[in-house]
Amino acid sequence: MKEKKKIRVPAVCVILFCMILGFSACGGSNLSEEELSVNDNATITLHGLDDEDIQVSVSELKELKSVTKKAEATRSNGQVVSVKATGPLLETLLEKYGVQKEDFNTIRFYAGDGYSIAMPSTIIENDDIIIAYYDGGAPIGDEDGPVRVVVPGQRAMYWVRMLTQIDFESEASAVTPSSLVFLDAALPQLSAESIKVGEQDVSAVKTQDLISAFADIDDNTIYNVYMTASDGLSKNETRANFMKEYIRVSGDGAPEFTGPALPEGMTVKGMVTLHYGDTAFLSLSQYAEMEKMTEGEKLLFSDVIKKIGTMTSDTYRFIDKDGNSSQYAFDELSGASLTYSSSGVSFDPGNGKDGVISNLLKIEAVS
Ligand SMILES: Nc1nc2c(c(=O)[nH]1)N[C@H]1C(S)=C(S)[C@@H](COP(=O)(O)O)O[C@H]1N2
Ligand SMILES: [Mo]
Repeated sequence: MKEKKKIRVPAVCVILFCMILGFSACGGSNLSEEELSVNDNATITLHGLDDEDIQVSVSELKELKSVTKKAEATRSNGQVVSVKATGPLLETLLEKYGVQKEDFNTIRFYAGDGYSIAMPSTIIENDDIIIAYYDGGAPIGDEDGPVRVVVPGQRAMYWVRMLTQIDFESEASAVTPSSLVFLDAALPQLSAESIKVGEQDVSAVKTQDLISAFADIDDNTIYNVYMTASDGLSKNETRANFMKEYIRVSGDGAPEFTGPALPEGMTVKGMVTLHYGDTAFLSLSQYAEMEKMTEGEKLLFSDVIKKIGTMTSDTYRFIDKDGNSSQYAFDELSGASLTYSSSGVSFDPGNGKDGVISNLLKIEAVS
């Protein structure tokens, strides 16, 4: 009897001990070495730091000084993404190769599912970019990891899951445009096709067709294409990726950069501007919407020119859809305005002057 009792006490202790162990495992902080190192051999590629690409394994990332930060971001659908990310900062990783993140114009992150995004220079300069290998103290699962970029305080679209590659680019940023093409007038001139985006059939024009009709498609000096949208989003894509896709031309939020194989997070709805080399495209309808203007309200010529990045010139040429053109000195255009309506874009030189153009296609800076 006495002996039985002696056994019973330690048994209770063992059960309690197991429960405590079990709870702490649920908390995610007491994983075994083996559980923590499942992805150690996975690698990401660093492109643009050296003549040859560099492969960095997760175990090499783990050797670097790390930070752990809790962060939340809201997806475009309103859901909240929350993480407790552990990993080195991008600058810590770059130190290893003797460079700084500010040395680059664009840093672009690529994922295993075809997603990619360029980090704007303001984020590169001001934010913590965590190359995370743990979330909540545990390895990041296959749908998100093994490596995820986390930028606390920034939109979830920068939190690239399944990171495979980082491109460091030093190409110059957008150039000052010398011509401005109105998407409202240009897109209807091209033939649209029906494409499948998700479950939906949408009417869209090939980006290639737009560029070959209105810009210089053979300009190989162009590396990046820049877009902005009416909700304030700015994006850039490599020319190569941009050229594979489409622009949706009808329905809510058109024009929209999209495509059958383009990950949803890469689409640009309500495109206002598109810069392709020295050709700028502008959707006057989206611009008017962004400025909360009603259809038919006048937009000052000087504001429109500013919007696309100060297309400064002494003289401007206004060209309509039929190729007719008229020319004005900048000084003559102080009262000039543009109007968008469902029938297109019209130009009024202002101050009661003759020369209204009712089907404006583009404006060129004349040097
Ligand atoms: N690899 C990859 N990462 C991605 C995306 C994606 O489609 N693929 N979408 C981005 C966008 S647009 C959002 S809003 C968030 C969504 O975060 P979640 O997938 O953790 O919910 O992931 C970002 N990272
Ligand atoms: Mo998103």
